[in-house]
Amino acid sequence: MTKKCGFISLIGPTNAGKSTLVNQLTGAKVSIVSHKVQTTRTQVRGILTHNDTQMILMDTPGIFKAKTPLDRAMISAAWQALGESDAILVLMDAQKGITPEIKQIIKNVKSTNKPTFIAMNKVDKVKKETLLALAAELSQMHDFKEYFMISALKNKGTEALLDKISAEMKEGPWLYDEDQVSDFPLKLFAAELVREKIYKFLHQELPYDIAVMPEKMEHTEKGYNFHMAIYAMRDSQKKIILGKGGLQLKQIGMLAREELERELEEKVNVFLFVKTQPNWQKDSEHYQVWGLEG
Ligand SMILES: Nc1nc2c(ncn2[C@@H]2O[C@H](COP(=O)(O)OP(=O)(O)OP(=O)(O)O)[C@@H](O)[C@H]2O)c(=O)[nH]1
Ligand SMILES: [Mg+2]
Repeated sequence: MTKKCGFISLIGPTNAGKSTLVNQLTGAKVSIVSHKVQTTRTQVRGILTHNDTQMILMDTPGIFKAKTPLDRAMISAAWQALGESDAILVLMDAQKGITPEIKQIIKNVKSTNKPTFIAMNKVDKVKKETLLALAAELSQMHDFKEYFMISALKNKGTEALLDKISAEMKEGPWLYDEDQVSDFPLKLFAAELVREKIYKFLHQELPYDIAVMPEKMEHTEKGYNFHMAIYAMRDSQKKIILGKGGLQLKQIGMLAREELERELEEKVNVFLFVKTQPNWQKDSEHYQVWGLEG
């Protein structure tokens, strides 16, 4: 069997379902998901093997209109992934049609001259006729290698997607162990999970602009200890995260701990504290920890 290997950058507007797709295809929780926009903040790689091909999927922050230095750093991480990949998969929310972000993405993708695929996601919510019209419109904008209609959430259409994209990968040795699903550092993943839980409980009360910073991780024969700091922009946000008598924070920590224990199959302790840090987004030092350049 000749082995093949390649990098695929996954690019799309925020909330299109990129992280959901990476998790679905790798069969693991690699990248956090939420119904809020701007969830993924940096490049996160999901690794899978499809027949003789190892595919490294680069999940990226969604494209949106940047306002803050953090936004700009996130979006530039997404564009950077295009340059680092062997093939590109544009993922869009089929419900939303062709937005200014899609136009921008197609423009940037054209300039790479790389094999580019497009997937219309969330087909579980869209009528067939709408999809066909959308595909026709997309084909006027760019000569995509393939037009997929998928549901990342329900795992529809994903097998065909893997077949076609893997065919585009070049011969070469696999770069990761067959059972490895991600190369994202554990300390950072733990912090991402906490952020996901915060979004889960507090999506109505909080804007997306909180951060969870990994402070310290210990691994002993008794298991893992994760110490993390949650940055709130204002005291009022800090109060919401803590909840009455600190109960909300406890619940967030508990859910993150349970999920980490399942993933790591070891005992886990999660230590969280919240501080008000109004300027964290302005100071790139705070997000260099995710590999973003400020
Ligand atoms: N109905 C439906 N919902 C989906 C599908 N795929 C993803 N979603 C939902 O869309 C929302 C956003 O999903 P994410 O995977 O976080 O989207 P993303 O593109 O990674 O977003 P950013 O990280 O913000 O760029 C979540 O609520 C998902 O459950 C799908 O196929 N069908
Ligand atoms: Mg994401």
